[in-house]
Amino acid sequence: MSLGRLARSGFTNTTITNPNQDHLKKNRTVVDLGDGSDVVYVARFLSPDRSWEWFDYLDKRIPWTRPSIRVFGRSCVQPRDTCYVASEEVPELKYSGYQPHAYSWDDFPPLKAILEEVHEALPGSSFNSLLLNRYKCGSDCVGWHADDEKLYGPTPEIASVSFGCEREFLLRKKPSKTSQEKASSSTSKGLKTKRPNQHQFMLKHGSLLVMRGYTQRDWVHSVPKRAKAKAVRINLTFRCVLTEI
Ligand SMILES: O=C(O)CCC(=O)C(=O)O
Repeated sequence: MSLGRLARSGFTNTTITNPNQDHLKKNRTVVDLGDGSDVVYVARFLSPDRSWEWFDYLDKRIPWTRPSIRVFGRSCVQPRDTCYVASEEVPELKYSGYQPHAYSWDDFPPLKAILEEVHEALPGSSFNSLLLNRYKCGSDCVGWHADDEKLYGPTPEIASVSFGCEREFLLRKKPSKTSQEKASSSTSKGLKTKRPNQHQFMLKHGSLLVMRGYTQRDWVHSVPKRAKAKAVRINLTFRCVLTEI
């Protein structure tokens, strides 16, 4: 299996090791969710100034749309703006009955620069697609879901970069019987320890959050509505779609 294929299959243990980005190592928080899932959070992944430059570019230049999607059999307008970018070899994406147009990385050069930063921070990663979200105000949100589609493989690494208004990102254990049982108690030196079934991150301007391992299989995540969020937030989620299954 090639290194790229190995990385896409999710079996590499990706760590932040770039010697030029020592601050990533020092400033990251790793939350072990148990059972082979974890989340890495770096609050100051990008400098605030560069992040504002990118925020302005993305806010103005991305062809944002707010599509109608199907949720529990009903059509509704997605409560946030979106756009999709993918490499040529990536098959078409469809979610909730919606098939977004796939723009090219060449259409938006700053996205290539951000992708490069993410790849440098996560050696072994090779993202080939990007979902962009724009939350214009506190009533824009994303509901509980997991990015557990087959096209991402069993243990996808998903890297999420945030710009602008800080918003809460919640993770909650899926209510599956077996995983719940495993999560509620784990044995350490003979003692039963409780692992929390919900985690919360305040995603800062210029931050990076990475979901790894079995996070998509065992957990759901959301960005809930927040009346106090008065400004625009832009989020980029880099993913790797399997092209040879
Ligand atoms: O905006 C975020 O931080 C999360 C976006 C998300 O969950 C998604 O695109 O699937």
